This record gives sequence, structure tokens and C-alpha cells, in this order.
Amino acid sequence: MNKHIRSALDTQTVFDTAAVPDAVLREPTSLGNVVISPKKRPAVDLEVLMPVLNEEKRLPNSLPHLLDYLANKPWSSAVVIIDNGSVDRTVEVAQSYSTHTVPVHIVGCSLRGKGAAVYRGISTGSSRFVGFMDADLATPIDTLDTVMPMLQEGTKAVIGSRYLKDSTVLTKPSIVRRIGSRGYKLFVGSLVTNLKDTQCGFKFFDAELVRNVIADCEITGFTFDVELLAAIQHHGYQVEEIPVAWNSRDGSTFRIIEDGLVAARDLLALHRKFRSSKTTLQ
Ligand SMILES: Nc1nc2c(ncn2[C@@H]2O[C@H](COP(=O)(O)OP(=O)(O)OP(=O)(O)O)[C@@H](O)[C@H]2O)c(=O)[nH]1
Ligand SMILES: [Mg+2]
Repeated sequence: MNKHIRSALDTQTVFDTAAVPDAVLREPTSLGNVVISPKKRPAVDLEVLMPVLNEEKRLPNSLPHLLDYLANKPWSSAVVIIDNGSVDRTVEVAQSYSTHTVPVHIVGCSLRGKGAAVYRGISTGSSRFVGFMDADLATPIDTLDTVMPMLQEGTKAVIGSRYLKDSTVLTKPSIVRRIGSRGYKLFVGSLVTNLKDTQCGFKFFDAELVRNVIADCEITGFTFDVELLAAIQHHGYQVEEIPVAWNSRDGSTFRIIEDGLVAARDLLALHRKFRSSKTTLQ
């Protein structure tokens, strides 16, 4: 990355409110003290959050399909694009879909990382159900046909899994990623109960529950899912895994060395955190 862009990112001046009309730019003091925006988005049945980092190429192949799918459902929906570091035309691309019948909100977040972006989306909404998916729609959108009835019937957390009997994985990760994810799973195993896949980018929740639970969550990077799921289980709620047909597209933002090291550090921090909090709340 060139020096000029890096310094702009470091001082978090990527967004201004004129460029991002719906941006929520209040600075959080920390993620443990989640910012509730004074300007909450209108209530709908379901908000689909899409954290994005330099997704100008993948977004045009996914966002219109997601919007068309949601427009034809009996429940009301909105899509929330959360960008906290893109240096390409991601925001402009997202804005070009703002005339769709399904509302598209674009939210900024001065704290970096996928986790920070998802938490910003959760904390600034007022929908009944909320969830997130990746910009490449690696999990087919119509998986929501399974998820929504489960949420409506009272399941508090429904997450996609690539490792159940009926799951299919169409794009095999590289050998390095496969080894890395084996090690990762070993460390995650004792943090969550009975979950085969904490890293599938397709997770949906009862919004009120998850808004409360994230108040204690601090991980801002790719490992945020583990902390979130562990926290939900520590609060005494069940997380249901469902099989997905996973088909990841080119253009991953995951950097094996940098993000891998951060993930390892975050997992160690989570082990310390959950070892010292043995109480189950509800
Ligand atoms: N807002 C925001 N979104 C991010 C950030 N990092 C990743 N994302 C988004 O998170 C989603 C998943 O990222 P991917 O790059 O597909 O990574 P992955 O799915 O974990 O890994 P792969 O299996 O390699 O695809 C995409 O929509 C990314 O744009 C970030 O720092 N901020
Ligand atoms: Mg991906």
C-alpha cells in the first residue's frame, strides 16, 4: 500500500459525512462500551449487514442479487453496508443501489476490522432480527429461507456451517489455509460448545439478544465471531448450526500472515477471558 494511503487510513480520515450520508461516525471509547448511535435506522423485520473492505469488484455481483431476493420475501428488510477502511470505490458502488425498493444504508466506522464493522451495524440498528454475510455471498442468499422461520420460532442464533453432514464446500481453501484453520479449530474448541464451524461468514440472530451480548465483546478482527458465539453460549442461549453450500469467490481480504497472527493473539486473549469467567448468565 502506498505511503500516502496508509497515512490517511492511520488517521482514520477515510470517510466524511458528505460522502457517506448515513454514516455513523461517532468515535467509540472502546468496544466494551458499545456506541448506540443517536440516529438509529428505522425498524424492519430483518437487517442484513455486509461488512466490506475494498469490495468494488465483488459487490456488483452480490448486492443486486441480495436486494432482489429480499424484495420478494414476506418479511421487511434492509441491507446495511459497513465500510471502515476501503480505499477503492466500494462506497460509490453501494450508493448506486440506493434506489432499490429494499433500503440500502451505508455506515462508516472509524474503528478498523470486520468485527468492529459488524458490531457497529448491530449497535446502530433497531430491527427484530439481524445478521451478517460476506460481500461475495459465499453462502447462497436463499439459505435465509431456512434461517428466518427458525428465528421467528424463537431460535436466538442461527449460523451457517461448512462442516455438517449436508454441507457442501465448492471452493477448497489453499493447503496453507487448511492447515491454519485446523490449528485455529483446535484452539476454538474449548471456547464454544458443540459448534463445528465458527468462521462461516453467515450468522443471524435475535437482534435484542445480540445487541445486549456485544456489550462485553472486544475483538475487532476476524476472530470476533468466536467471542460473539462464546458470549451467547455463556449467557445461556443455544446457537444452532445449519449446513450451507459454500462457494467462496476470488478476492479474499484475509492476509495469511498479518491476519493469521492477529487471530492467534485474539484467541489467546479469549482463552484468558473465558477461563476467568466461569459463570453462566441468563
Ligand atoms: N468493514 C470491513 N469489512 C471487512 C474487513 N475485513 C474483511 N471484511 C469483509 O468481510 C467479509 C469476509 O471477508 P473475506 O475477505 O471474504 O474473508 P474470509 O471469508 O474470512 O476469508 P476467505 O475464506 O479467504 O474468503 C467480506 O465482505 C470483506 O469485505 C474490515 O476490516 N472491515
Ligand atoms: Mg470470503
